[in-house]
Amino acid sequence: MRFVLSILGVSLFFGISFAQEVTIGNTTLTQRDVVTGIQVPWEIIWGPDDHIWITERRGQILRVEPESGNFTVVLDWRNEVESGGEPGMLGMALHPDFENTPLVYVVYCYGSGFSVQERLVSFEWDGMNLSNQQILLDEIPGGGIHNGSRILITDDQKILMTIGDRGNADLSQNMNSINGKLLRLNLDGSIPDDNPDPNSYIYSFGHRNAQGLCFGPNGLLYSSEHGAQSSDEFNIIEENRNYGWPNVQGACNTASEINFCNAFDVKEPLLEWSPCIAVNDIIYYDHPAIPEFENSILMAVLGGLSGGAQGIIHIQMSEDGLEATEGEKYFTNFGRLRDICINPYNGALYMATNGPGYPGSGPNRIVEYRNLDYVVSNTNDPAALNRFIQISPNPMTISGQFQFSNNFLGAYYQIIGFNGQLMEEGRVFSTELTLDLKNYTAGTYYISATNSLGTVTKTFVVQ
Ligand SMILES: [Ca+2]
Ligand SMILES: [Ca+2]
Repeated sequence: MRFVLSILGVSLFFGISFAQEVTIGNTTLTQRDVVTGIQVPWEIIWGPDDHIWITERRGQILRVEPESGNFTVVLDWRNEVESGGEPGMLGMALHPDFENTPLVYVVYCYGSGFSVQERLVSFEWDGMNLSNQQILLDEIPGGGIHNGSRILITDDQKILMTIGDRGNADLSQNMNSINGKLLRLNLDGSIPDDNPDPNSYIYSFGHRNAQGLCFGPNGLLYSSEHGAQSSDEFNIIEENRNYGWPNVQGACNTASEINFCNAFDVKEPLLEWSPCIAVNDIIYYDHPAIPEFENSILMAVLGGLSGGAQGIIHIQMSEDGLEATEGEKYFTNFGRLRDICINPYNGALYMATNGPGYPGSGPNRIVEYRNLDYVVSNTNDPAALNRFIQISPNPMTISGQFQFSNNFLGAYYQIIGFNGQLMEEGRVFSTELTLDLKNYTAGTYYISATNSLGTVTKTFVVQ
């Protein structure tokens, strides 16, 4: 019965190559592969259940335990989903009151060739699997390209959904078509009474193919949108506004664009990129773990058809959220980046890689970048504190390992059986401890570690 103090790096603990670091101003982020070997992750979300939820374009939904990277396939609809080229199982959102209403909203494509359609559905989560599909919006005209499909659920329980022009640009200005639009729906799929037109799903129009959507400061809604050859856009979305496509690309800055913009009150983008870099999902970052990113939008970039422009672009927002300044691009060495989510406790970033070439190919991974020096100051939040100790494997058989965050170096620890027996105690001298189980009988134990932040306890099982 003894601890063997590990002097090996963080990376070995997770069984990956040596940890890499990225510097953001004065902040150092350390890389970790959370999941590897998955196939074209399209949506990643940090769920209200503190798991990462992922759609794979080929038709699966995965639920990942962020600390261990262990995941389960909670829905396998590869036989139902059309996933050649751009179509597939795409956008996803979880019900805002997931604990009491465990519904997962998903958009996927079906059919084939030019008859591809898409639908918005919900599934029920039973703690193990997703089932009981409810179709909320069906037979949405799709296509081999430009299927939009990013969704967001608002605090007032409405679904916002981007729909692409399916390659038919004229649809975007046609108010009788839902293509090339941002839609707003009730959670049961009906049209909200307070939509701009109470008989229409359309919330804003003149879009080409928006595949990024997030809320930012002051509740403002932003989207990213793919341009054709030029003028990828970053927009503030306002109700019932025209965003110009196909008559206007990017800013109103040619003679014909200026005429159209004046006639139809077109809302110009905050930022644009030419030639196109293929802008994808966006997320609002406002966590103290990376102070350089506070009050920013982070945008996943696929890199454009010829590649080379991929990464995460830092967009610094003004305090009122009405102006945006393009900052540096980071994380440029992973190929196409499709989506990004944030750990709300420690501010870590998780990115979904999509391979080197259009429209994406597996195998792919979910990469974490985390500021290991960041101390979670809210000691009243046990979920946050528990993140300071990671246990692997759990259950364990011959030996197990604990990883402590740096701020628990020097902490006092105890390992206690559930019959109250003190198994061992000491100081945390290394971020990693290996536990030899030869004197442990099968059962449940817990480790507690105490420092100035408080006491963290975490349970593990010996088999
Ligand atoms: Ca996302
Ligand atoms: Ca223009």
